[in-house]
Amino acid sequence: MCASMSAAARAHSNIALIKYGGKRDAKLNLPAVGSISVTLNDLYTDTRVTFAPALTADRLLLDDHPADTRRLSHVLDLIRTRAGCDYRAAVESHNNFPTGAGLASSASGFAALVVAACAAFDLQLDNRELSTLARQGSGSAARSVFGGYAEMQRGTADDGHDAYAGSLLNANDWPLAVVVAVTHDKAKTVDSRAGMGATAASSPFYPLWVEQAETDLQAMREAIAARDFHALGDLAEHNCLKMHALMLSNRPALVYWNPATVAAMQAIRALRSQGIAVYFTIDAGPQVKALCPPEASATVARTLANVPGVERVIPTRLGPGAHVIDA
Ligand code: 2P0
Repeated sequence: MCASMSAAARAHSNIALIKYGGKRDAKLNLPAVGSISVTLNDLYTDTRVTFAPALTADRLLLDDHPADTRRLSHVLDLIRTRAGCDYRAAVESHNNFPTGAGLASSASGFAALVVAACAAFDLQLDNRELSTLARQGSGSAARSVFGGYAEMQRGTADDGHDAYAGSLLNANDWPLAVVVAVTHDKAKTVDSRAGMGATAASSPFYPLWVEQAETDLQAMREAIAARDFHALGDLAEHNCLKMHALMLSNRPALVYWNPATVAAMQAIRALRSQGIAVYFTIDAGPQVKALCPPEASATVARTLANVPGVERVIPTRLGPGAHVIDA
């Protein structure tokens, strides 16, 4: 029998430039399409996992409040099996940004959980294995294992062994700024998983979304390889609007935007018409993320902070992959 084991990890949130939307297997959480994201330095989750023989059930404190453990226990079960130890865990997790509000807290949360739990057991897994485990908590979490620019592979295998993320470029290889405009910092009423399920089931455009994914992924890979910011931004904005068009075509329609979301989008387009290199993307929530070269970040942040309804802006650069912070 082993003694109690504990470790902590930090993982950064990410935003998709080419969105994940829809699943090819719900049980294994296999995505219907690949995705490409950037990892954000200033939005992160810190998680401590302690496995102990005295615990009779997994426990989760999320931002100091007890939270549901079903998805967490599923991922911990996979890790316990690999470690050959069935101790339950006490998990404490803190987000330094609003939880469940379209800022990918499940991405940073599950990536931090996997890295901390594996470190607690002293399991030496490579990033591909960590990413495969994180995917089973949340699809977008597979990407937060990596820093900079990351791509999630859809994979084709039924058992999901080829559905994991990998690095396209490190954060310092091509510096990029992201300015997050928070328009509503409360948790959303329809979470991404439910939204995605409804979209696949009811949007008449869903088959087209899946069909076009590889074209968008290839164009984004090329934009990143060429360090072509305008190609990256133009495609990210298109792919985001295409995903929202899909959700708007659900029955019932899924409208994640509020008036400030639209005002921020228009402010970004107005900046662009004045010659400032800036584009937007929006996940399943009302927050707007402006993408721009670092030298434009201050202007973009100032402009977005003045948009009526924008509660605050969080400027960030790209950040590192998930890592142990205290073993
Ligand atoms: C993305 N989203 O690519 C897309 C864009 C939201 C909009 O991945 O069901 O919380 O846990 O695998 O990872 C959010 O979905 O979904 C997401 P699950 P997840 O970032």
